[in-house]
Amino acid sequence: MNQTDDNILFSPTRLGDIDLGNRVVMAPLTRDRAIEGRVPTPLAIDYYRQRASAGLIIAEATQINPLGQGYLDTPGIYSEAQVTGWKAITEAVHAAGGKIVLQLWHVGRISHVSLLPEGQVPVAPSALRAKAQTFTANGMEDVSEPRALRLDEIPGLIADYRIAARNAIGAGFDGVEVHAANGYLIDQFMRDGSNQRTDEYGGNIEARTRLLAEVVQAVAGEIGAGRTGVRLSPVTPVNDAHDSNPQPLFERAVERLEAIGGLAFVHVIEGATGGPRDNIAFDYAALKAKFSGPWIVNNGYDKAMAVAALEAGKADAVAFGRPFIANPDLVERLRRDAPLADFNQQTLYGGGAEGYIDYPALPETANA
Ligand code: 8OZ
Repeated sequence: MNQTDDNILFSPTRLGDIDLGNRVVMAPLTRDRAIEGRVPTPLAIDYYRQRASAGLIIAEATQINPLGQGYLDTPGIYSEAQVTGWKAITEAVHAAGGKIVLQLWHVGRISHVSLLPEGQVPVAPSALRAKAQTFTANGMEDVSEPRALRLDEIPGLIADYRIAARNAIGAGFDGVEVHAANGYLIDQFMRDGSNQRTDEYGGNIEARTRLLAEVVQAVAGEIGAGRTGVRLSPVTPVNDAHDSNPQPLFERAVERLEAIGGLAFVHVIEGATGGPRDNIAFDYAALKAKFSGPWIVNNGYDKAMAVAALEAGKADAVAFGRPFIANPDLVERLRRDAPLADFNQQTLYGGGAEGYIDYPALPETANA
């Protein structure tokens, strides 16, 4: 084993109140295995424990309330059973020496009526159906037509984020990441492609970034800014996300996060989520310049890119998503420059142990 390793990727850092042993972050990964009551599957105890050598695990996107769900069998953090389920996971990760935060999620219009409480439709900034599909009991289906949230529903929505954050801390998480990326509810409010509101939550950039600022402020007020991170994806096209002018929009969004003060981190998906990094030109340095706290980058990084970003001061940590699926010991593999295993697409979403907790770590001595 490497006793001394002066590679910056494996050096400790601190994100707000959270100490990390290295700068390899496990990005949140939806796996659709919360079959019973939207409680994380007991298999997730092993799954996350196996990956506890990450400097930080950002656990999979988890709905803050029943209307926040948009895919089959994703977990929640609004019921007592869910909190209990998550507690076993955070205890296992902590016992293995890891750190873990929970990603707080509301999908907004990226949902289907079959996933929602009887008779309800998805909620969104405006009643605009996304050109997108979601994973339901019947496989991939077009998302349902949403209704616009009423102004008087927004305080309750923010309260649900606050309660979810409190529940996450109660479940033993080290903090939370507010999911404001990938075309879900908060992102829908930010972008003019999905927000046509005429009240104080729609219109100019100030109005469109209001929900983000209010949610993050509420969460930070509840659990502490140093335990609160945020994920953004300024130019991703996934889930029909689009905006006429993302640069000033996201610069203002980050300014507002800076104004909250002391947030644990901002986590930015560069380019198209899970796809090309250069789909739309965007000045990430200008975005980072708006924030004085820790900065996590993500999307398509390998070891060399990660080290280069850290050394250049473009990031404080690097999140890896897909590589963690089939490489539970990703940190050790990166350390040894060992080959990475590919995951099986057939077992990515749904199912049980197969393709979930059966990807092996390298033998201790291989390639050492
Ligand atoms: C893949 C499948 C379902 C959801 C995201 C939470 O893109 C997701 C997600 C990814 O942020």
